Amino acid sequence: MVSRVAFRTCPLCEAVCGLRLRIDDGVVTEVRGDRDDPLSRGYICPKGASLGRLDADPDRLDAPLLRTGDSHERAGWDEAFDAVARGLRPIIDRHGHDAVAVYLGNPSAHSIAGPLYGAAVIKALRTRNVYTASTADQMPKHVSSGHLFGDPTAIPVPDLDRTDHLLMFGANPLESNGSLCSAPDFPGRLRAIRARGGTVTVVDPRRTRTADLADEHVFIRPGGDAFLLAALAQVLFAEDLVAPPAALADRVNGLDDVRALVRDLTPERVAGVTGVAPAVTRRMARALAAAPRAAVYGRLGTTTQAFGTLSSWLVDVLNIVTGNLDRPGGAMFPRAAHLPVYRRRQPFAPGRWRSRVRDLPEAMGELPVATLADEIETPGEGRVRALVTIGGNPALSAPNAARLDRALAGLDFMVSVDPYLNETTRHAHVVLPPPRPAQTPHYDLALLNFTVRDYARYSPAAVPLPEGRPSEAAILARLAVIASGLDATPDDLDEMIIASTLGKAAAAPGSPVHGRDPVELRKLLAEEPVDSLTEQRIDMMLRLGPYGDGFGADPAGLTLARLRDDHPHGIDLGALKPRLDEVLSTASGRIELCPPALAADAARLHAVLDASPAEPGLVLIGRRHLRSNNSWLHNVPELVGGSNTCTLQLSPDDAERIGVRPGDPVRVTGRAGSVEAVAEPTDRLMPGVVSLPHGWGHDRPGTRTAVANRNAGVSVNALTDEREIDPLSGTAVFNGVPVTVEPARTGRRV
Ligand SMILES: Nc1nc2c(c(=O)[nH]1)N[C@H]1C(S)=C(S)[C@@H](COP(=O)(O)OP(=O)(O)OC[C@H]3O[C@@H](n4cnc5c(=O)[nH]c(N)nc54)[C@H](O)[C@@H]3O)O[C@H]1N2
Ligand SMILES: Nc1nc2c(c(=O)[nH]1)N[C@H]1C(S)=C(S)[C@@H](COP(=O)(O)OP(=O)(O)OC[C@H]3O[C@@H](n4cnc5c(=O)[nH]c(N)nc54)[C@H](O)[C@@H]3O)O[C@H]1N2
Ligand code: SF4
Ligand SMILES: [Mo]
Repeated sequence: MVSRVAFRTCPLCEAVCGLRLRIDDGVVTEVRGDRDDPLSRGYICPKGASLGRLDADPDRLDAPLLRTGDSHERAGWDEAFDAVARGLRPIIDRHGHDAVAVYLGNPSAHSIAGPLYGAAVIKALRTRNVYTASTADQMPKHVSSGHLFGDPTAIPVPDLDRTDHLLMFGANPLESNGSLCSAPDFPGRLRAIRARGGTVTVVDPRRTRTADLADEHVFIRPGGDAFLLAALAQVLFAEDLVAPPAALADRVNGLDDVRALVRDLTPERVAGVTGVAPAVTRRMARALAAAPRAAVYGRLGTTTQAFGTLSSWLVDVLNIVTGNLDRPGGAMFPRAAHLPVYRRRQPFAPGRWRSRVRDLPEAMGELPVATLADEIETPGEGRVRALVTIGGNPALSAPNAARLDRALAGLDFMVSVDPYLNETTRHAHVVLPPPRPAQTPHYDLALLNFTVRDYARYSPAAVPLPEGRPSEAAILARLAVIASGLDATPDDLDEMIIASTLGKAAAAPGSPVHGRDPVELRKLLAEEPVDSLTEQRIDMMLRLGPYGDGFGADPAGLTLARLRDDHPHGIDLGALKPRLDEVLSTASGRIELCPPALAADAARLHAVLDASPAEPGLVLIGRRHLRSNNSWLHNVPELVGGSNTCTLQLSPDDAERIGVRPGDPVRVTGRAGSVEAVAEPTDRLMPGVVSLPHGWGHDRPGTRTAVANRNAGVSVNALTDEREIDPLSGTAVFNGVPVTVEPARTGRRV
């Protein structure tokens, strides 16, 4: 037996933990936290610990599948790519580029392949029908940052390790391990805030395990955040607690406009909507102002709701007006090693095109996934007839996913890059499975822009790819070539991107290679001891980045080979540093604190407050479990069952009123449909609020996920309403969904 140890970054969530794998004869037999990783320092969660089981999952596809009728059969790689060309090309030729839609799911943000080659697939398709999980997730934060800072990817993260006060809205890192804030051992970092005398406040309609760990938990009615955040700002202005530091004084436009905008949104006025007592709101505002260093942080509970962009914006308004933006212990912009700092972006300008059926604006090149079913089902010029999915399961993850599931069945052609035959990919005519995690190299292109310290880590594949098996990067590159219709090879594609990047870098004032010859730079890249053009691209990015060697300009700087060979556990590049100047991309060169689009949308807050109070019905929110990962880890036996099951949580008061006891089956009905689940009364839920986790509903015919099929649960997105979106970002409303709950009449125990 050949036994060895390999190190790699965990690809399963945003915490980017370092893992130490024991590999016996090519099989991962043990997974531990990598104690030498400077960021994660040995931390690991149950998901990371099960990476070996996931890697060896017998249901993981090891060859492409082709669909005939309702069944899928194994095929060779060339045969599968030929089938893709035969499926896609005629649709593009006959109906135009927009007839093919693409959907990129969450795992495509946790790989090298997704960010580097997913973009190439989109570009090659030349379609406006681009959809991703972002419009079921964080798009409001991008839109808010786009307006505030000019750059939708400039999202400040709470400086967890140095703050004195953390005010969290709609985030539950004890289960999620953090999001838009990559912080391995988030729980430990929260405890450390308290241990050094700081405080943590959690605002959530559910008393989560994160709330248990905080100094204070404040219940809020789902969807109430923008009101509460505005009221906090109102108190700060009214009590003269606004203190942007001198450093920001001449960097902010619109301070008075925000003051005027929130003037009427007093704690008293919003209390009916938020459920938060005015005295509590005032105390929170004063605590925020009094803390020497504080950070306000909002996550999924604040984005996937009716006021997603307003909430995301007001979170940063508070960070700015309390002087905590861009300073240690506040909310700071990480500086990723692979992202250039010399490049000025065009100021953010959403709405460059609109969706065909519902006339919804594009943001960051994407349309809302909430309208994908409309685009597939509605006849006429420009109808979506084919779909490419890459690491996504929208048949479970999208709002009113039951409708989207039906729409997928009606497509003329669908190809999925995915390791499983699941609820979405069962509709695909061709399934192209990426290799196992152990066979896949890793660098977190998407997430290293959100780490709480500047940090980089490269993990080569732990186990070699079998002969003839393409990497996911190679699969996507080949798809891009097919989609482009050009007579080119995947290598040509990489060469084009390298040439274009080097050309721009050489021309950009302030770049470390300004004025140099791109041909010479290309030669230098080729001389590096790296394995592939993909690695050369990452090498290029690192060398042009803020910690890079600048192609020799800073001989001690990073290259991919150095990162890989000298820092196999990753490299700590220091605490976050103030860098607003590098980030600001607005036309004015200043922070636009009161962007017109946001100010206009704020009218909706007044409309709600002016309306007569609605009959208080039940509303639904989501729930994540430490051992879950959206829809796709339910096939690992160690991760399902116990407390990780698909129950309907509700407050004991509501349970009594409805007449259900623990374990009773209940029927939950939303606008889009209804499901049956087991009731789990718990005083962790605010009265009037019920909670179902997402990602369940694995009972569909044609899927091949044996463990998940046995632990099916029900799909919460059979209840959610694709018509309800946050207007500025098009993001789905998953929190605050009106539902009714009644004892299930069937008497069937589910
Ligand atoms: N174990 C596990 N980890 C994960 C995932 C997973 O599925 N499982 N998914 C990953 C992904 S894709 C993401 S995006 C992140 C998400 O990371 P988080 O945002 O930390 O995740 P959630 O657990 O969904 O936390 C959202 C919280 O918002 C609360 N909430 C609901 N509605 C409202 C509201 O209107 N206002 C407020 N203030 N709070 C509200 C919910 O009760 C919940 O506690 O997690 C990632 N990590
Ligand atoms: N009601 C409700 N709905 C939600 C949410 C919620 O909180 N409530 N959360 C939303 C959020 S935050 C998100 S991010 C979305 C997620 O939505 P999606 O991204 O659509 O769904 P996932 O469940 O993450 O599906 C991941 C897919 O990728 C595949 N996969 C796994 N590893 C790989 C890989 O290495 N390569 C490739 N190509 N594929 C891989 C899996 O088999 C699976 O099919 O769901 C959203 N939907
Ligand atoms: S916290 Fe996230 S990154 Fe760390 S081991 Fe768990 S799943 Fe992996
Ligand atoms: Mo997400």
